[in-house]
Amino acid sequence: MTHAVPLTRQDVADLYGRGLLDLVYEAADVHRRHHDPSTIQCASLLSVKTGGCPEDCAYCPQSARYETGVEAGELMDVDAVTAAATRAKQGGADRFCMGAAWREATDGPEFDRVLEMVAAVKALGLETCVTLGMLDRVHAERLRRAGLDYYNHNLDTGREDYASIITTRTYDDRLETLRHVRDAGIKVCCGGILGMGESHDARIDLLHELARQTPQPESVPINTLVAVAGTPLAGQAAVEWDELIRVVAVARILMPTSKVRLSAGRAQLHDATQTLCFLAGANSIFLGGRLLTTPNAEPAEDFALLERLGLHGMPTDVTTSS
Ligand code: SAM
Ligand code: DTB
Ligand code: SF4
Repeated sequence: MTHAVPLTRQDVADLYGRGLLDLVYEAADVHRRHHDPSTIQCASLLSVKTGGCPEDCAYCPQSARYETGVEAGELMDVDAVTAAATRAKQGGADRFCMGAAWREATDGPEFDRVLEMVAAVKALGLETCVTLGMLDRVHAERLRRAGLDYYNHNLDTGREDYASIITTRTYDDRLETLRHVRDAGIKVCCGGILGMGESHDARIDLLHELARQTPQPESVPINTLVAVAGTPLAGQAAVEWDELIRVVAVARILMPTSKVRLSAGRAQLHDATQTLCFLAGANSIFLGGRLLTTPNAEPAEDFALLERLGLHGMPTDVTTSS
């Protein structure tokens, strides 16, 4: 959506400060005007290169700086990735997201192999997504030519708080990669994490930054922190259920046509919280028992919940536009 009048931070703060049920009511209405409310998009996630990352993201079990028990691995083979994507499709996923614990994409045989993975997954009739860290124009263009539909690159939190979470890159580095992705004609998947000890102001800043992108990100993952032992954020308390629903509702109202993904942290959420998130406009999840290195909700439980709520995944072979 493009705003006729530029969206101010105060607009976002006013929305964020409203009564929760009032917000959910409006978000549900916006959601119904722009989406089929009975459909939940199901993406599947695979870590194609795990651990040993030089970055210092305080939430991340894959940083080489923390003792988290995650072993650094090699980049997977294309055949193994294709097999995993095939299983994900059979299991009900329509998008396959491949993550690498890299600071940035660089030239060489490993990047070439990622291009092969993208082409192979695309050939299965799945939407393709990768998250490889920072990306320049040339690598973005090569990914698009290989058949990449989406690039995931999160802003994670507000600009002011960013340096307290990550020191090895800047907010502007993040925005620059997002520009390269956009300019190459790849769709943008960009969101953040709740539960890192952030203030309401940081959440408002993040929502403002996401919503004022033109065009807005087609996918907006809302992660809640999976607090992993050994990371600096291991001791963080879980996000309150109403705070998560509030952020989902504001994201839905501000970004009416985007897919809002209830992303990491669902394994720790009560069904009732997830239900209210779906009502407030969340319409995408990661399906599969594993995220990148941590457990996700079990598919059987997800299908049972969706059925109880009268929701269903997208029919496979239907390509989505957002
Ligand atoms: N290295 C790349 C990067 O940082 O962009 C791609 C992989 S990184 C694991 C992708 C995203 O996963 C991060 O931006 C962050 O939002 C999310 N993430 C990582 N660890 C998390 C955790 N413990 N809890 C919730 N989200 C997490
Ligand atoms: C996103 O926003 N969340 C996903 C995906 N994009 C790549 C990653 C979640 C990772 C959770 C921690 C782990 O499993 O390592
Ligand atoms: Fe590395 Fe990405 Fe984890 Fe940061 S979030 S430590 S860049 S894998």
